[in-house]
Parts: sequence; structure tokens; C-alpha cells
Amino acid sequence: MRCRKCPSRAVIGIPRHHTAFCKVCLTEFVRHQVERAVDEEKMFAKADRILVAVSGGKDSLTLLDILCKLGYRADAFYVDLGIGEYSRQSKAKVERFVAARGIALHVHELKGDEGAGINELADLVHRPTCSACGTIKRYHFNRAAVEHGYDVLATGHNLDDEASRLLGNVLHWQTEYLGKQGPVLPASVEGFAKKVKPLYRLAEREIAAYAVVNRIDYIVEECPNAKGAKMLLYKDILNRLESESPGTKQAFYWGFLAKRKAEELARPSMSENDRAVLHPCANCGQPTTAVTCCYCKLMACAKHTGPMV
Ligand code: Q46
Ligand code: ZN
Repeated sequence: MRCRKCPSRAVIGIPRHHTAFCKVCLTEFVRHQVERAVDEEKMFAKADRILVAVSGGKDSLTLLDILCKLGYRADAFYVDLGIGEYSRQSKAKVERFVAARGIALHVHELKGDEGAGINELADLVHRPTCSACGTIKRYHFNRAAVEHGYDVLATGHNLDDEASRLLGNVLHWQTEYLGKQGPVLPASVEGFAKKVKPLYRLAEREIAAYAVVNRIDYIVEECPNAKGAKMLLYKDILNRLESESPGTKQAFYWGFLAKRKAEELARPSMSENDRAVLHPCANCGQPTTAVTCCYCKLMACAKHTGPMV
């Protein structure tokens, strides 16, 4: 198979775009998709300071690599979840990656700061591990971005992540989550960082190919807690649809975004109302719709239930 842009041998076929790329043209394609996402969605400008939430996996390290190569001012933030060997290895990958490129790294250690790793914390509060993990990571991502004065927090969510999340929300008619799903979440109130997903135009396999071609040393193993997760099932179903009918995943997610944008334009006051319900958490001061935020509730429950540092 030949590259569609030059005479070199192709390393990946991308049926949804009816194309195939060699190493060099794939790298160009991936970077261009990130630039398009950043520009079209007005995610950030060259002068902005960006905090990239990194896990040591291919998506977040690829995102950091691309932003640095495009000349953006990006630093890294890693949450050490305390999941044994998996956390040790992923943290080591992150540390090597940033050291080689001279990127600043902020680390939050659950065992040191919350007094327990994510598995123990989830047990204490009787919550599924990934649900507790989501609450804790969201809290620290926002807090780190705000406290360190970054203009925006970027995560490595890709097209597969977003399409599978949308499928999950639609299957369960979780319409309250649909409004919050998108490539940009604005800094609506004081203490709430702007959040962006510059990889939303790229499929997981395209990012994996970029990481391999550009010799990014990432952790290949999934988090052990991801086993059996519904999101993996939704990804698998979408991949089966994609192989039968290329472009389905993109049409599903991008179509949703386009329809929502049209609705927002017709009803601009909707986002004003959303802003009004957020106020500072009585305990930590981070924005919440309740008296105390989800993180503070979770930590209060954990302290009440079990021995903490
Ligand atoms: S890190 Fe956390 Fe994921 Fe591991 S515990 Fe679940 S949510 S699977 S992105
Ligand atoms: Zn709080």
C-alpha cells in the first residue's frame, strides 16, 4: 500500500478519510488535526499556558508531544493513583518523557495526600473504583490548573473515547450529561478552569500509530481497573460498526456536536442558566452545584468509614 500524499510506503490506512499515509505524512496529518481542533474550537492561543493531564498512556503523551512541537507552552500534570506496578510504570514513563523534553511536571500522590490509593478509597466509600477515580481526577485536574495559574487544562480524550461516552449516555438516556460533553468546557465561573480535548478529531488507532512512528515510550497496559468496563464494550461495538461502515464513529460524534452547536445558537441563554447554578464548595471552595462538591463528599465519607492518614 502506497501513501496517498507521497511515493513512500504507507504505514496506516484510514478508511474514514479514504486515504493511507507513510510515517511522515501520518505525523503531518495528526498534527494538522490537532491544529484544526485548537483553531476551530478556539481552545487556546500561543501565549496561553496549558496544563496537560498525563497518564503515561499514548493519548496524553502524544498530545503533550504535539503541543510542544507546535510551539505551545504546555506543562504536565500526573495523578499517582497508587495502583501498584501499573502506577509505578506509568509514572516512570511520564517522568522520562518530560525529562527528555525539559517539560515541567506537577504530581499529585493519592497515597500521600488522600491517605490511600484509589482501590482502597473506592472500597471505603463503597463506590465502583472508576467512578471514585473520575471524581478525584476531575477535582485535582481543575484544582491544579487553577492553583498554578494555567489558562486551560487539556486532556488526551480521542474520538473513540468521546463516541463511546456519547453512546453510553444515549443508551441510558442520560440527557443531563449530554450538555457537558464536548471538546471545550468553558471556564464558566471563578475557580473553574477551561477544559479542552484537542485529540477529539483523531481515532485511537491513528494516535497509537503516531506514538509508535514518533517513538513515544508510553505504557501499553491498560489500568487493571479498566477490565470489564462498559466503555470498552461500547468502543468495541463502535469499532465493529466502523469496520463495516467507515466513518460511522466520526459521523455519530461530530454529528452530535454539530446539532448541539445549532441548538445553542438558537438558545444562547441556556449556558447563562447553567452558570448560575455553580457556586463555591463550602469546604474547599471549588465550583459545585451542591453545598459541598463531589470530591469533598467522597473524602468525608472515606474518613468517616475507615482509617486514613
Ligand atoms: S484510571 Fe481510574 Fe481509568 Fe483506572 S481506575 Fe478506572 S478511571 S480505569 S481512565
Ligand atoms: Zn469541595
